[in-house]
Amino acid sequence: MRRSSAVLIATAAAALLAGCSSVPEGAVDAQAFECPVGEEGCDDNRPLGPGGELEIEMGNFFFNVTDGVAVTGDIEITAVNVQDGYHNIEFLGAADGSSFMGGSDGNAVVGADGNDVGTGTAALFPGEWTMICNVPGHRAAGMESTITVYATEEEAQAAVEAGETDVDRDAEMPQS
Ligand SMILES: [Cu+2]
Repeated sequence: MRRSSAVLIATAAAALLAGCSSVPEGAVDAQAFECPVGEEGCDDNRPLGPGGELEIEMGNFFFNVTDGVAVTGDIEITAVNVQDGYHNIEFLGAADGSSFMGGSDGNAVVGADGNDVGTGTAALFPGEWTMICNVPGHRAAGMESTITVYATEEEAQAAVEAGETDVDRDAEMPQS
């Protein structure tokens, strides 16, 4: 009796772990996500966390993170378009990145016309994510980069103090 209960519990635990763990498709190096049992958001495997803010400059044909740090959860993206043509930001494989929908943008989370600023929200798990501009030809021309989403605020703060965030990492990219 005692033995079979233990087996049952082990089986249930394994099923729970299997159901709650996943590395999102398209993530470069995302950590497996294990949602707290019974926690809101567990069912749809959504990133839980405080989130954060990123400001990203974009133009022909580059991205550069100019401010902010991202912790897993809802991340508010401010996209500053410094050139004349339209650009947008899509995170490949994001679990939920469709707060911005318009025209042929598909899964872009934010878009901005030339010399304009757009805002959007991406829900991302911890890890490194590929971001692209999905306007045809722009990714191939150079609008592909990565951002890091930290698992905790402590981890993010440590990266800030060490000067190891994504801010200005690509500042040397051509801007004309
Ligand atoms: Cu573009």
